Amino acid sequence: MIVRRLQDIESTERDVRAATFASRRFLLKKDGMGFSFHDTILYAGMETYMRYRNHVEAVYCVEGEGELRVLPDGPIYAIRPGTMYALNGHERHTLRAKTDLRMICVFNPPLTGPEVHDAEGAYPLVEEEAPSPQTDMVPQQTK
Ligand code: 9YT
Repeated sequence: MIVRRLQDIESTERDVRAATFASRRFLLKKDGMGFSFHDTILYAGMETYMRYRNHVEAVYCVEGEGELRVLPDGPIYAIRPGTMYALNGHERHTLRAKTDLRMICVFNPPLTGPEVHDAEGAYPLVEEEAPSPQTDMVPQQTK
């Protein structure tokens, strides 16, 4: 079993910063789950362009307000808590954060750790050997 808390991830190599967002990566390829799992904050007033040509991603909004625009002329969706979208077609899109947006994101294949967006808004596909699943024990502090 793997147990992690956000406070254990913040300001570590699993806390990957970009100009428009901070991606806190709870699960990576080396964790052996077959997906990566992120708690991402997109900063208020910022717009992020993405096209994940190497990955599929599901995104679930838990805090904030924003706007998802499918490019070049696709629909525009309001993003608010309780909204999920899945990029199952490598869609080009922008995400505009009206307030800080907190998004829970799952990637397949999993990110390996330090990936940042390239000029085309994608994460590179990092080919590396995945070690067998590891066990992280965190002493139980509260119930
Ligand atoms: C939806 C979103 O947050 N996209 C940008 C960042 C990405 N999801 C990540 O690496 O966490």
